Amino acid sequence: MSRKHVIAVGQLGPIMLAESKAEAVDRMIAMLREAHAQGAVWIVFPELALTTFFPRYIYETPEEYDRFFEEGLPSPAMRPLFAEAARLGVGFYLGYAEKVAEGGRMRRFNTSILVDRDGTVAGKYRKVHLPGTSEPVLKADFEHLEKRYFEVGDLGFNTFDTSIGRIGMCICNDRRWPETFRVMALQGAEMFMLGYNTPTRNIHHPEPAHLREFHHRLSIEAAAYQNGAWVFASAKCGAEDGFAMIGGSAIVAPTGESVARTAGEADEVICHNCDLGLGDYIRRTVFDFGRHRRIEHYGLITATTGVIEREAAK
Ligand code: CDT
Repeated sequence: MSRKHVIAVGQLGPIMLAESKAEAVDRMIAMLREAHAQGAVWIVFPELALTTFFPRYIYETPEEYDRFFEEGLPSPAMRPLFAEAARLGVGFYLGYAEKVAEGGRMRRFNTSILVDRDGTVAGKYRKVHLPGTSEPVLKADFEHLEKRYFEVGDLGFNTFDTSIGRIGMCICNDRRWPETFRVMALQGAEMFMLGYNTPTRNIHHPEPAHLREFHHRLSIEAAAYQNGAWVFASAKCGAEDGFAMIGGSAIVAPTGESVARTAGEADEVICHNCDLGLGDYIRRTVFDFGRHRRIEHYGLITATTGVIEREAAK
């Protein structure tokens, strides 16, 4: 069986607050067709791909913010995308705001799904590493209120067997945490798919603008190499109603090298013919987990979240 697949990243330019979900879906369908015309069997769309990045705004009640959320799969807004993808036989990763009645209450998550080439939902992930705050910090002209609108994901870092191979998912800030990728690599992930909305300006800590894209690339390239797997990273970027977000969508080979990158901050498709066997030698040699990992020395990774006191560490 061929281990090579043409896989695409469909970067989205800005989605304005006034833009409808139907317009965003139309834009994704156009990219889906473009990817298919280039031979792609899968396309990766961004985090929260149906609306503007609404956690930058302060809303008080669900009545104000529920319009950004989706219920059911496919939700009514997603249906045209599901239908066209299945017609073309192209699988996809999609990020969206999920609202679901569970355990007798309404729950909200920052979620992504994998939809296989036949239109079936192959996997779901709920974002674990939520950045920002639950209360406004009010020192910038925008906020980052993911902790206000979403619960911490409860599904863990799973991997999913699809028609093109075993895929692991994460979302935006998750990519900065090596634990994210290692947990999925230990389940045999061959590909990591992720979407992101990364503001160009860090409102929590002033830093040179170039570091935002540098840290993004550093994280995904390291994740690919250290786990011998492909990474597909898809931005929603450009200025949404004046609020700038980085581009830099990329396809990273298991060698850690970015083999395709977007050029701008608008809707853009990049594709690569990905050899899933390319990481085999890495996983057999320097990162042969079974031979070289020393779990007896890794206990603190799951025993503590923050840095422990020096005395206690002895
Ligand atoms: N969407 C998302 O997770 N964005 C974060 C911004 C961090 S700064 C509050 C990111 O890691 O890119």
